[in-house]
Amino acid sequence: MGADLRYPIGKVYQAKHEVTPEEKERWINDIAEFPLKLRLAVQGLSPEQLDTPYRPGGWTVRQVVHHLAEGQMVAYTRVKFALTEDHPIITIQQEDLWAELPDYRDVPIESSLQLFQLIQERLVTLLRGLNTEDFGRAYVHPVSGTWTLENVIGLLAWHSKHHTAHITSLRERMGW
Ligand code: NI
Repeated sequence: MGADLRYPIGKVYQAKHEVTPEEKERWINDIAEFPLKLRLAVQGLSPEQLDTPYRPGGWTVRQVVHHLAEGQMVAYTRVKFALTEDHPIITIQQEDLWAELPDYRDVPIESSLQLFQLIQERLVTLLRGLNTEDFGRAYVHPVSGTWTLENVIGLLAWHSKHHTAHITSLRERMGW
């Protein structure tokens, strides 16, 4: 059985009933580190390499970078809604359609590397200021259901690792 190129670090994060303080701390640290890790993952790639799909039929490296920045932006707003409203129902992000919009093609990846970094700074500052009760606040996803903030940060840490691994595993396979 070949490796599943779509899931280089394994399947999507599943929400847990109990999240330990150590897990929370580790995930916040992961979120804090990934803008730099993403920058290093794309360092030195040519425009042609950036336009290479990470797997047959998959997003290009460029689309992955824009998606990570925008995914973080969407997540940041969802966290704020969860903190300020009672179990808000979030809007589903049609990410495959977002990735086909003209900015994904025309905006330099440097813009998304900076956006990712700036959102991360705000998000991590926000998360480090929350107490245990705050982390129990939740939003409701129309398909996957209720997500407490402590599970949201597990998902976000997974999401950054998952997509960055798309790029690093492509580079390994291509010898870039
Ligand atoms: Ni994603």
